[in-house]
Amino acid sequence: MLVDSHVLVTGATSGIGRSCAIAFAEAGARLTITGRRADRLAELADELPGEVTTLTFDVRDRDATRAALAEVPSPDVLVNNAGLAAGFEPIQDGDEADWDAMLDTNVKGLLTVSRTLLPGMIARGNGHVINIGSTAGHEAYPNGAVYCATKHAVGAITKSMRMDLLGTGVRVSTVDPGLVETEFSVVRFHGDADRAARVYEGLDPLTPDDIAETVVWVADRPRHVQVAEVIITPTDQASATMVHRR
Ligand code: NDP
Ligand code: 8X3
Repeated sequence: MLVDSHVLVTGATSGIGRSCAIAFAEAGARLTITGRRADRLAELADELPGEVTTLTFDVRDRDATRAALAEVPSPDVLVNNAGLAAGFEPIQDGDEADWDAMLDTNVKGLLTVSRTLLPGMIARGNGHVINIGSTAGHEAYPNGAVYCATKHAVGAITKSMRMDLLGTGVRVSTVDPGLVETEFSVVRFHGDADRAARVYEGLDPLTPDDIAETVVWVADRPRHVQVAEVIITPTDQASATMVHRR
């Protein structure tokens, strides 16, 4: 089903998005990959088999997002992956610039991309939006109020989107991972790689390829099958705060 389909992945310069782009390309899809780091997009485009378009924009910039997405045909599959956590403090010590970055990227960016691309899917009578949520969209944890709020928002948006699109032929899914070792924690801790490494110390975290495999599986179901939600954690993780470390 994915051969010659057009898949657009936001946030493909690293981690889960990068692995999704590779996995979809290996499944025979034509890719549009996006992110802010043009050099990384170009490197990935060189690595991928098949046809690849790169679009460099910041999903927080609504006009730039709309203008960039106007350059490509409506995709068969949209993977809304671009996102981040910024900071890890109790709310009373939180940095408002971090809060804005998370809300503007994880919630408003996802909305802008979806709003721009959905009319084309609806007009064609088929399409698939796969949002990358999180276990942080199912439970809250200390020092994560705003990140958890953004991922709860992604869960709510996904559910409403599925209702709004009922009867259009457009499928809506969410894939919600627990701990995946990517650049996520380095970004969360503002570049402190040692602190980031400690998040995954003594356990076997998920890899971005684990998530990509599932995202491709979700996309590759027959058209009458809509996988609503997949939650994936490492075997060493039972909840946001219950993690087994050796
Ligand atoms: P990475 O930091 O490795 O990748 C994040 C990607 O998002 C990068 O490609 C980055 O590209 C892109 N991105 C971030 N901000 C923007 C922006 N303003 N505009 C455009 N692109 C942006 O982290 P992950 O791969 O782990 O994260 C991907 C998604 O998975 C996020 O939504 C995250 O919340 C979610 N997730 C991650 C988990 C984990 O444990 N790692 C678990 C559950 C969910 P660039 O910097 O080039 O713009
Ligand atoms: C990322 C996983 O546990 O840091 O969504 O919230 S966690």
